[in-house]
Amino acid sequence: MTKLDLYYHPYSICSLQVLYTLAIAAAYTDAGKGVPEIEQHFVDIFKDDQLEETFLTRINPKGQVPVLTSTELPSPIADSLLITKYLMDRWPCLSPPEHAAMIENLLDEIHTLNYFALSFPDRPQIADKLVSTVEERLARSNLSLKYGEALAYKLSVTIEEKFNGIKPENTEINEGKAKRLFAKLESLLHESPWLLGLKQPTALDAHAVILIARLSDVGRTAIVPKRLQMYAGAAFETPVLQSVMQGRRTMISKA
Ligand SMILES: N[C@@H](CCC(=O)N[C@@H](CS)C(=O)NCC(=O)O)C(=O)O
Repeated sequence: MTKLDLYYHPYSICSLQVLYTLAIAAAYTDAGKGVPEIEQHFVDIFKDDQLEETFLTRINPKGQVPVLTSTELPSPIADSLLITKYLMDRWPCLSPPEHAAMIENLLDEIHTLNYFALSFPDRPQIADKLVSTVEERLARSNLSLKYGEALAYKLSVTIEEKFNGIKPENTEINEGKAKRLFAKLESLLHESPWLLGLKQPTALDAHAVILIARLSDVGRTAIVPKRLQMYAGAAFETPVLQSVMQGRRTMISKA
């Protein structure tokens, strides 16, 4: 079985979606069929590790986690949705064939949302800080040409996704999309604990549960239907998700 390397942060929502997806693949794949062997690399985005030259130039020019690398991949996969699709191709339990189209469409929809803007709509200062941190590095006098270019690209990504994403007009559109998505997900809750009436979780559950948990952790339950909150709460009681979260929530505790 090929070795995979995952660059992640334990309080990054997109990293958690991938880690939970991997944990489901490991838990629901017959041992003989090969479970994912994955080496995890902690990238301390709270200390700007993602802005280091090696990370930007060799791992992810966008300076974000998660990223999946492997000797079998021509280049790193630097996006949680694309990583998940790669994992779904390899571990069918993540996306049972009879539901694959629906799972893929909903995952695509979940990833049209700007999580940053959903999580921190009234804290534009977080976006300002992200931008100024990259600008400060860019202003250093001893940068190589390559690193300077990498930081300039990272700055453009941060402005587009974070600084612009959190502007009130975009936040409103984003929240409208989130509410429509949640209504759709709620309609897929049946008797069983998982979406689509399934007896075991899929990649769709992994991404939905973590998103719902994040909104609850930042006090934004008003946009999540109660039944979905209970669904995500129940997932947090399972050993599979507990093995990922290790007692943490999706946001660092201020205590
Ligand atoms: N579209 C990307 C977004 C990844 C992303 O924004 N990651 C955040 C953590 S959740 C990050 O690395 N932030 C650090 C930064 O932007 O500098 C994905 O789905 O993987």
